[in-house]
Amino acid sequence: MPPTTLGREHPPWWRSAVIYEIYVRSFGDSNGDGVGDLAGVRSHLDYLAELGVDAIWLTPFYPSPLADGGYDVVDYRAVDPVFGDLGEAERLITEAAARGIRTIVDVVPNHVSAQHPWFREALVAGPGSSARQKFWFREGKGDHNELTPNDWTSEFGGSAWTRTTDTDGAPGEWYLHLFTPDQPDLNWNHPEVVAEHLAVLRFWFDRGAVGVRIDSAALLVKDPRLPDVAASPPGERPFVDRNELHEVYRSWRTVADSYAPTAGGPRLLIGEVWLEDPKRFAAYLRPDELHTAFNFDLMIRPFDAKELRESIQTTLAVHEPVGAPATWVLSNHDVTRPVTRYGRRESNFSFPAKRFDTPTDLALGTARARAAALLVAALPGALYVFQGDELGLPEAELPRDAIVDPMHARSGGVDPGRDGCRVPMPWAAAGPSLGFSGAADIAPWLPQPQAFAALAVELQAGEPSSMLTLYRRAPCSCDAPCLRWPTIHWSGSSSAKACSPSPGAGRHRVRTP
Ligand code: TEU
Repeated sequence: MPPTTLGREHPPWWRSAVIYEIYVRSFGDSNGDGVGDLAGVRSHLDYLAELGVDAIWLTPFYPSPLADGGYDVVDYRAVDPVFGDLGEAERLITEAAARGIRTIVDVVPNHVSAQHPWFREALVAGPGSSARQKFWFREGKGDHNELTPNDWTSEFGGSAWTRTTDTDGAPGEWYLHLFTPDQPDLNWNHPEVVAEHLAVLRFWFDRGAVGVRIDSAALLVKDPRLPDVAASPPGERPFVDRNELHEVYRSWRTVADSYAPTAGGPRLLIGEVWLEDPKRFAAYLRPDELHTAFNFDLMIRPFDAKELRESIQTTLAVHEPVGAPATWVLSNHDVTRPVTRYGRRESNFSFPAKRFDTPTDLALGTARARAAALLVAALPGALYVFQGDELGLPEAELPRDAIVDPMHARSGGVDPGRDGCRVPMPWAAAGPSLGFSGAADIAPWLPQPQAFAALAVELQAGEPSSMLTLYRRAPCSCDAPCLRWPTIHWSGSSSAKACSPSPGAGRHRVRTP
């Protein structure tokens, strides 16, 4: 059921959209089990409409053992009972669309869950079987195959290889996993892997999703020789940003474009592309590939005018030749919250720099986060807002025994991991879950720090100087010749009523690059 009233704006909404990331597990819990769910998202749609977002991006809600927060998927065509069911997903998409909010779903093509039927079949079928060809199974090195097939390391620490056990109990082949051992990497040279993902795109587009966020989008294709990591020229590194990837996304674009004539507008491909070279990054945004990709460069910079200016200029310059809009991202479910990051001496972001007990000046961080929010809202292109940043939530310092993110354990307990930004939303200033689980007397799946109570939605909503009010009033867009600073319209003021044409019609942004 594609939305019928959306997609008629010109220029296209997505080039200047505000897209709100919902970490489904932590947004709203409708059934009082302490875990967020799709019905919980649906119950807060009015909040999102009032915030003025054009679209929501839902993190994975598919059946999963949740070894990596749902980025370990067992079945892309279903919903994990913890989060609801397919009917609930369809209701959410429809009801969001009725408020002018489009829905983007997450796809995770680099790997599947170790519980996925393909991988279970591969383990049983054994070495040399066609079932194993869908993954990267290899003999080990050494006299007894006891050494890993190569020197690749997992993104979360440790080796990227795990050894299997044969049915007779003897040690067997090794398999590749760029993330946890619960997430075996797929072999993108296999035709069934390619075909399956095209079908998954259609499955969600047919249900009204207007786009997909593509997880780890630069990692899918591997050099089949699986060489050790060594200096290789761009495009020929063994598992990042390989030239062959562009062909994959061209085929995805063909599927997305086949939906273009519908009233919902184009189906969007949004890449999670972590690449240092901005030109290599922009190559994914050529007109027959992805529509947009997350630009993380600004996010990893320190809070410094020269650094930010340089990042913005480079970003705009590399997007211009490919004709794609820039995107602006201050955070997401993988990184330290801006309020905390900007309150630290090293105000840039890097995974290795995250540590327990890092001194943090939250007042400074909050002031800087307010400025950064307005800065990105004023830039041309699309803006991504991670849930809770509009409340100014700090990174939660969780007790070690509460942390479930595999990054923590795989770092030997050194890295706090990413749960600190994934703590459930405080909707109310009191109650066992601060309104996250409604009236249910249950603790949420991650503990909320005391400080979250004072940042609850219900307190901030009526407070003129709150972070929420700042986000609600951030620069709006309109079809009129609204020239931004200093003649900007504010969506919370009466002038906004004159300029804001309809809910969700590109509220914040004026210029498109
Ligand atoms: O993250 C991809 C990812 O690899 C980065 O977050 C990574 O840590 C970065 O490349 C550091 O260089 C995505 C999801 O956003 C994340 O939550 C998942 O855990 C991961 O993929 C695996 O699916």
